[in-house]
Amino acid sequence: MKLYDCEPAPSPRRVRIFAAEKGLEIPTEQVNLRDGEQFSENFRAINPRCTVPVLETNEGNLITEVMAICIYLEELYPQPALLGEDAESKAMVAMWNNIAETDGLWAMAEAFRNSTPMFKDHALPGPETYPQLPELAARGRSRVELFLDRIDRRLEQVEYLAGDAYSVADITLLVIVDFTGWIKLDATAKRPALARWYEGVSARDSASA
Ligand SMILES: N[C@@H](CCC(=O)N[C@@H](CS)C(=O)NCC(=O)O)C(=O)O
Repeated sequence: MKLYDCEPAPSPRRVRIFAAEKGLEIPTEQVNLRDGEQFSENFRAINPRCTVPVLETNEGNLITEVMAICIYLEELYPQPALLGEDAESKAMVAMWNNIAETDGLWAMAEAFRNSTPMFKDHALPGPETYPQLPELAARGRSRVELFLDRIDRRLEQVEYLAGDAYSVADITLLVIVDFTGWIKLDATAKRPALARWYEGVSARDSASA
């Protein structure tokens, strides 16, 4: 197995944390996104969509989406379960992870990529050209604030995002909260339940993955 990774980037970090929670050490190969290595001929042959993470399996398949990689790893290494243990918890994990991705992670990406000079004409990942739209940066930022407010209220009721057990939904949320620093937004300052949760999940060994 090999993970095509880029240390500073949020999406591959989700996989690294997931693997660390399971005690897995997957060899990595760094793809330097800052230098545009994702657009090289070599990497396009691995993932024509030019994104990381990519997991190369021992059978030689290339899995290019975070959640597909997590499902694969959970199947091979079921414990500790990070995608839920039964019908109810699996549904809750999938639901909260999807909410975190849609309303949090992609809103963050919208805010960050439409306002950072490095992403000029590259406002969306992938080989195509997309101009930055300042209105999208502003909209993304307010969507992130709204998302965090809702999550703070959720975390007043439950210990972890999907309920009683730590799951992939917490991994997605942790990556989002750390990512908010990139747009100079203090996610936990006025959100005590989120701050309590953040302190707990950041203290896990996997958080440094
Ligand atoms: N839908 C993909 C998204 C992966 C993604 O957007 N990765 C970013 C890094 S966080 C990337 O590779 N960006 C390349 C670029 O910006 O050119 C997944 O969930 O794996």
